[in-house]
Amino acid sequence: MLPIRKVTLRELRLPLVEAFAISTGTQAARRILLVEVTDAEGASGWAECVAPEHPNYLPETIDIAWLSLQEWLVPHLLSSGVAAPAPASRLLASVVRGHRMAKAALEMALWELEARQQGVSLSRLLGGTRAQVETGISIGIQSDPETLARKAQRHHAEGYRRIKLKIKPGADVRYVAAVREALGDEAPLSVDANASYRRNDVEALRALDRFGLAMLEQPLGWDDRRQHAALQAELRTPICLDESIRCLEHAQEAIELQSARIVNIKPGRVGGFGAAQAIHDLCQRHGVAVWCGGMLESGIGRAHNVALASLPNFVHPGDISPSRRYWERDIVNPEWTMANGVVDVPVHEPGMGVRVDLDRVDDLSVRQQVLDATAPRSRS
Ligand code: OSB
Ligand code: MG
Repeated sequence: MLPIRKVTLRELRLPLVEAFAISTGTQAARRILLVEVTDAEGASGWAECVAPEHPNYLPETIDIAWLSLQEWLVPHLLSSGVAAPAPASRLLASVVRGHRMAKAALEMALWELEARQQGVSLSRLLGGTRAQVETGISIGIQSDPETLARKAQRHHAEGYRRIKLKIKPGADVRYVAAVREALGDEAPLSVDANASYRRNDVEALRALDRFGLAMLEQPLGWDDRRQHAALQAELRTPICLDESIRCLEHAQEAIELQSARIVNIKPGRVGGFGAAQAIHDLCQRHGVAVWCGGMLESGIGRAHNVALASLPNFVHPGDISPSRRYWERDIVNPEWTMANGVVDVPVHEPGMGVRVDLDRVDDLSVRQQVLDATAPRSRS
């Protein structure tokens, strides 16, 4: 690959069509960090950092990710002359500990650029085999069970292949019961607690066993794998880990301990596509199913998730809803759409398969920074 000449960071603010509540907080708008890498011939690769505004999912936030990219990750990349994603990822891992969401954004932008340079789709460059990915929806915590049931029913009718309900202590069994009643026994249903239960809440969690859920996502601590193993042994419902799996080693440990039967892979959470592929392959070898989660991404992050979800062991529907579920208008053309509960993988387009709406990105940007190979590095 040609060397990277500059990296542009942009922050956008995009209001959500509907506020989204999880156990640890509600958001009405998304602050989005975009990374654009530009090579010596002026070709660009794009990616989106999934770090949210507040540290209520994992410790990383958008402001920390911006700082980390600006001060350490981008300067190291630019001064190294490395542009291929795998060596870039190794380089960044060797000089910066953690900061996986920031690393992921940079690494994924390099993958997107490489796909464009090679004239192949990001999906196929990653090893994707599907032409379509199944779509699920994640519904935020609602004021009462009836409201949730109505929403779930509407989305089920729209064709989503799986409905995921956000839960927390006190907004769980009655809510799930109302939805199961409204949707019937056959509808694929799951729940996501975002680490809001403790080990001794096992009675509330065991009460969910009777609803035939496809999975119970991240019930216990965000950095726990051990207690999840003990909990899994007491539940019929498969546990799926999200927050607790942030690198390949966490996935290895979870498999050894039998902490989960399913893993949610978000490339932006695990440090990028290289780590996502490695976790995918490891899980496949051990008979652990994976699926692609979401972080309320714009059309750029969504493109990366669609590409990853086209790999063969992504066997459950992803949290990859169409653009309209999140935004009045997306920042890519064409927008992401869903038909019959599936999203098409743009396998015939080079790169991520959608065009960035640069005018709209400019309009929505609240800050922008261009880092190039000549700029002095403020810290090493
Ligand atoms: O835990 O999967 C999660 C959104 C923000 C933070 C964490 C999570 C989520 C979702 C949204 O569930 C899924 C989506 O992008 O549609
Ligand atoms: Mg989750």
